[in-house]
Amino acid sequence: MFKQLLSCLLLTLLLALPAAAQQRIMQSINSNWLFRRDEPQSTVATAATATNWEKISLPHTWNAHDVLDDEPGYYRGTGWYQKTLQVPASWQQRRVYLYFEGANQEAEVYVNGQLAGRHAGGYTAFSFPISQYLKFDGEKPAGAEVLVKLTNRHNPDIPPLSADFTFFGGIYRDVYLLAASPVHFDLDNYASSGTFVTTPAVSAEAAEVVVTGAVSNEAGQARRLTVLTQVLDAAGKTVARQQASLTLKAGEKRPFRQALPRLKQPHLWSTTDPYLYRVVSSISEGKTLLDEVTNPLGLRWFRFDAARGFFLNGQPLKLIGTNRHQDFPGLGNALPNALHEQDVLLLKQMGGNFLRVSHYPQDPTVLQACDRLGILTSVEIPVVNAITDSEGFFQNCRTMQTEMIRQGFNHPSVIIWAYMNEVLLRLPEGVKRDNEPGRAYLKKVNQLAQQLDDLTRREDPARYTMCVNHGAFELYQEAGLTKIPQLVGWNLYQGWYSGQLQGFADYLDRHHRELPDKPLLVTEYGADSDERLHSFRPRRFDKTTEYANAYHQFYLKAILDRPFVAGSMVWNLAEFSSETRQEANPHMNTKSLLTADRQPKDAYYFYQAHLLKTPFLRIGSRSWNLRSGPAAGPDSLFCRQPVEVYTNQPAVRLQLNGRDLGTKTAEFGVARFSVPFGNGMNQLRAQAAGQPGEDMADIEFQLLPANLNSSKLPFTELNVSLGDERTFTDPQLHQVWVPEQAYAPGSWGYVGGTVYKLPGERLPYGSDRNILGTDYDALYETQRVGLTQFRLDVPDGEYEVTLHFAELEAAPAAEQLVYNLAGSTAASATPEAPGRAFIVLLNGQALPELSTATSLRPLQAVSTTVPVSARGQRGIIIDFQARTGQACLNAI
Ligand code: GCB
Repeated sequence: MFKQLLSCLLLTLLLALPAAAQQRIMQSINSNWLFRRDEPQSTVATAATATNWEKISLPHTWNAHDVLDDEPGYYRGTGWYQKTLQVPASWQQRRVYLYFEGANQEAEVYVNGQLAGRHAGGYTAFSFPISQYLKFDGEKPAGAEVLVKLTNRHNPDIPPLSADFTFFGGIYRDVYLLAASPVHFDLDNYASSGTFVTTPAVSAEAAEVVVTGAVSNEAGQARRLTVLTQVLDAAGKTVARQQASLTLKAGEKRPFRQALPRLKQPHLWSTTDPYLYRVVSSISEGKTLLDEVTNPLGLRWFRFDAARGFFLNGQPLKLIGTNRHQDFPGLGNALPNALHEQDVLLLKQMGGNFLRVSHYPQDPTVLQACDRLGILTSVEIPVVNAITDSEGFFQNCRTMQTEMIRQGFNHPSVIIWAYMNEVLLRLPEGVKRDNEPGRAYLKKVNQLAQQLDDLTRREDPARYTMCVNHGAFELYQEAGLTKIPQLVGWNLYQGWYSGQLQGFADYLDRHHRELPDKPLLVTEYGADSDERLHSFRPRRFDKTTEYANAYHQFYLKAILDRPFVAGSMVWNLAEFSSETRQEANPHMNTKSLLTADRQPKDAYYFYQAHLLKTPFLRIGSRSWNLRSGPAAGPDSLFCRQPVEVYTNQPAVRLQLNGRDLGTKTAEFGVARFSVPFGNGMNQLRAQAAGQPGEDMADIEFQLLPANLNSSKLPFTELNVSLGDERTFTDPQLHQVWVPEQAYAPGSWGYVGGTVYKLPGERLPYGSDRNILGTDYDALYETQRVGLTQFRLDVPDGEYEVTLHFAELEAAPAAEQLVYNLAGSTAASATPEAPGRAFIVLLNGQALPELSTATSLRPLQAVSTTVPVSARGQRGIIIDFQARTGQACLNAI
């Protein structure tokens, strides 16, 4: 019996083997590559003999580390990659391809010294056939020396020309080796799967599924083939099938179209129930399977309505979500798939139902995760800020748009293809809106938009087209960009870069009034928040959590209040690298709901409170768990500070160290408390009043004595940020910097002077320039100028005083903040430094002069620590004596 079984099994295996051996094999080849930087003029011949290669694995970027330093700029040049492949002899008859998911940004691929292909653009996949370069020798595997020349230098013909993110260079996505039978689904169709699934009609009752594509016969003789398409449900059961026979001549490629029998009562795909079927298309000859491709299938229908927003499967659905960039601290853009997937999961866990894949197509894992988790998406090509008026640029845009659409075509999560982001933000040199070159430029932009829109509607009539604009209404209207696409996306930052929060609501209403037939999405809105900065007087552009919270609370309400707003996407899911940015956290854009290492900020909880259907309650300050502030009065041992609790429950009860602080009604998802923090550990416990669910937070508080001579609260340490209204928590050094105050006897503070402020209205105080030589830019960016003293009425004893300075008057930066959506760069352009020189005396002891001519260089952090004795109850008196200009102090 056993023998019989075994022979039966062997037979089955033998029967199955030839068939299986013919099928497509796709295998990642990420390990064991070599990399070296090189000259732009290097060639395949010079690279082949070059030494000093570095061993690396893919995904890889050559900029992962050079964006981590404080210096502006990163390597934008040439790199070579090398790998030796052994291609099995059994692949002699197969079509072998190299498949790159993406490499930034211009690639030349050589195999055994011969050019296999070139690709322009860093964000779409490409593949090249390489069989013709393989030299087989009987039964021995063929060696393939793969060399890839790559550059991420600026090329005026390749978008993006400029943008607020770092253009990491490298083969930063997976690379595959693919071997297919000579008879296969089209492998030369813009690195797509060669098969395209459409659903011309879907309803709750029935769904039509049509698969199109092309079959190639690269064999030397005619073949009689069967093309079979099956739809499998999630359990793997075939629910529809369609087959066709075709005879293909040698070398023939023939298109096919298969309409499957209607699926009755289909299980629909939605954001709450993302049910996926699979479409398996195969080519066989007799009983031999030659090629097989599987695509996801989500059955859904949708539409946008200019007055009533978005509808999925006939039901209104407000699209709420975020944008996303593809980077992670220390890795640049070379992320393992798990990190791409994690971001989509974090969006889902927030309660989001939409991802704007910005500003370029991303790793295939992203759309796969969106299909699986029920996140709708828009995808766009990276035409950002500006265009080049050249045929090369136009052609590259059209190619990218085609690649994006064909590569992403089968993802049910995609509902929008977009093609421009704020393309009128940076008008080229000499081009003004109302001069002749300006009119000509707008015309060109219009032409490109029209070409891309036409192409998109031709390629994929089932999805919507979108163009994303910044808040310059008339300008985009003039260029026709509110007319050409089916949807208009607005990136709006009123109350951040300029103006007031109310300006956002007014802008939406204006769109609705003036473009009543055009559905709109708020494709971006956001406010920077550096987790270290907090304020009890939050102000526009101060980078504090509190301002960002107020901003999101206002914006979300305005969005939800307006049914005509089809959706909104926060800028951005997580902090991301933008090398040219300066500000409190140089080289980073911190407008986000998660930190760069994906820790939630308060605003993430705020969205959870609004979007999650299950009971939710979270104390907002959990990441601000080291706080400081002065005691309420000379005899008191507490300091009151606000705490927000985010919840979808009607009311919240808060306790501090077991003591009841009362119950507060949640207003628009937020219950606000004033908590009397004591010195040391404070345990907060929040409960939804009358409901299950609670949250705890441990907050350490460094209570500062109101009177530095206090015996109840002996003075130990004080850190003050001058010219500042914020507190700055440094978790590493376990220090909190409190805002400045004027001196009052018994206490501490400055005497005289004013808060430093850059000209212009954008910054409430301080500078937004990168201060070199420190990671504490926010502390050095604010300053008191013209002060005459800083006094601390400390008890007699031995102290250490550290003074921090940076000259904030500096020539304008060579590269201004890319995104100043207020339109003016005046706020960043500081007048020429007037120069200053001053002496600091600590309890009468003079330190060497500080002068912009010598020790105090513009935008350079300087600090000095001095031991000081306080005697005779005089405390510490620091005198500032100006010799030229005004004295200054940034922090103490
Ligand atoms: C925008 C851009 C985006 C920027 C963002 C910002 O409008 O589309 O790329 O990063 O503003 O933070 O300024």
